[in-house]
Amino acid sequence: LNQTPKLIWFTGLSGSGKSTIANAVEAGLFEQGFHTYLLDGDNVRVGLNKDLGFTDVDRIENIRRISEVAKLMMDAGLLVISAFISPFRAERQMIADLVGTDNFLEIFVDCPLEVCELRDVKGLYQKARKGIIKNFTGIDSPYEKPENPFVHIHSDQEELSHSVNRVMSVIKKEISI
Ligand code: GGZ
Repeated sequence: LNQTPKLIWFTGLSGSGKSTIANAVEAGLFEQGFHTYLLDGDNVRVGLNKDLGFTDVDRIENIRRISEVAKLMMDAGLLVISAFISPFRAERQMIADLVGTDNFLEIFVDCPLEVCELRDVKGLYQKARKGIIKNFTGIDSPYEKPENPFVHIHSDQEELSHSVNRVMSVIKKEISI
């Protein structure tokens, strides 16, 4: 199966659903024969970036390293999928510049802060509100929304399967040679 290397970059708040959607998209594309690799907090922040926290400086370095790794993987011919908050517009632009604007497919998983906070799957928002966790995105650290994402998902309004199918079909049009 022929494919062109691309970077499918999910961005959104903690608890917005980006990891869930990214995982399903990756599994779906892999099943259809695409050579994929998923980068997310589970495989990056525990290893390569375990020295980094959540200050602005550390987040910027986190994203910088991830984008360099993604670029290497693209050189190897992979379709790279990533799921990080990546809160800063300037850094997302930097990734696009690094891998090539045409190869950078930004997916905005848009979910209101109130909804993420209400779900609070890991109890992190509550800890952030109490001040136990500092620099938490949406609470005391900013999230800059994408202005012109490749795909805009309203994860609080649409079914997971619908979001996954939408992303997959748009991407497949982009990557098939
Ligand atoms: C945001 C934090 C923080 C702070 C820990 N702010 O929902 P999660 O738990 O599993 O995903 C969040 C993850 C964010 O890491 P990223 O590498 O995606 O962030 S960034 O792109 O901004 O570098 C959350 C957890 O780490 N977490 N502390 N202070 N999220």
